Amino acid sequence: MLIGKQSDITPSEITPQSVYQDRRQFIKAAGFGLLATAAAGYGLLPRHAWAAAEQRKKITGFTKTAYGADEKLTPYDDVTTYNNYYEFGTSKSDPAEHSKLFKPTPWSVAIEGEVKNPRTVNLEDILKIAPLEERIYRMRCVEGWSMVIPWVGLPLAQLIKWAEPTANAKFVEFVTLDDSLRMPGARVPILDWPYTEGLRMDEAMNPLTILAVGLYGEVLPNQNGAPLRLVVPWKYGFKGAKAIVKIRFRETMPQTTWVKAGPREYGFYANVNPTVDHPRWTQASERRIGGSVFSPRIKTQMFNGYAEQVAHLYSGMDLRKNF
Ligand SMILES: Nc1nc2c(c(=O)[nH]1)N[C@H]1C(S)=C(S)[C@@H](COP(=O)(O)O)O[C@H]1N2
Ligand SMILES: [Mo]
Repeated sequence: MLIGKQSDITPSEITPQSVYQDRRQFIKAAGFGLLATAAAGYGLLPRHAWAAAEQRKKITGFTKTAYGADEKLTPYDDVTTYNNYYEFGTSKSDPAEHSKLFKPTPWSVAIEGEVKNPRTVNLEDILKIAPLEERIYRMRCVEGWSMVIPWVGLPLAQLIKWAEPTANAKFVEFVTLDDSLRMPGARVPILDWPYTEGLRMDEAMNPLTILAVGLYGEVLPNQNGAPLRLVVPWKYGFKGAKAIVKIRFRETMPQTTWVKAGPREYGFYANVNPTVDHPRWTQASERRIGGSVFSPRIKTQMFNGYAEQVAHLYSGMDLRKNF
């Protein structure tokens, strides 16, 4: 994004096995992993198949969703090999390749700032705050491409209620893992690490906003932000911070990574808006990942098609200035 790679614009683990992982599946996957590793070693399987076999674990006991995009799901392989995650490198294939050895366990999240009791919570305990649900959402990257992804997660609103913010809390800040030993891309100062994002409290409380722990009914792959990432489907993808380690409630609007990197190009709100172009490319249309190279671009929808649920949040705001 920042570094002007316009490849797109021009023709560009989880712990509580008892809670949400089926042990037999795990053993099967581990067995297949070994076989696949051997096969890959002998050149019988491509390297990415080996990685996928090693990582994939089913989530059991989530509810199917009432929320869904009436659109074809983007194939699993595209969702997990075409990624933005600069801590693991800046090209789309880097995150899948360079996050293979990343271990997202154990994991805890610090709940800080304007809350009754600041505390640190383990991922296992976050998973007990609310039942997991599947949510099928469109995801639109600010770069001009999009996907349809079946996430598994919990409403952020539920975690916020559990956290008991004070009356001073107007914004929520999400701080992500800053560990250049485990994230090779973060050794390069292309962004001001740690990657940080934020939402206004009413955006954070909107029922569409979730913390995702999985996709396609499986534990979130490392490259998609394991073990915990934000999903805000009416905003550009960069708002969806991966590998969250701190959730801080604030009175003031947080500084966010992409706004710091390019304030003329990336705003705090970052609502998907086909009428406000990026200074370097159009936002009126998008390329749906997973189609053929001949598939025509599709029209970008206001608020990514979620206007009915979220437009009221911005009544009276100038969305050209607050882009
Ligand atoms: N920590 C972190 N989170 C991140 C990013 C990143 O570089 N680092 N990239 C963002 C961008 S630009 C997009 S489009 C989405 C991509 O999510 P996906 O790879 O799961 O599709 O992650 C967002 N979250
Ligand atoms: Mo993005």
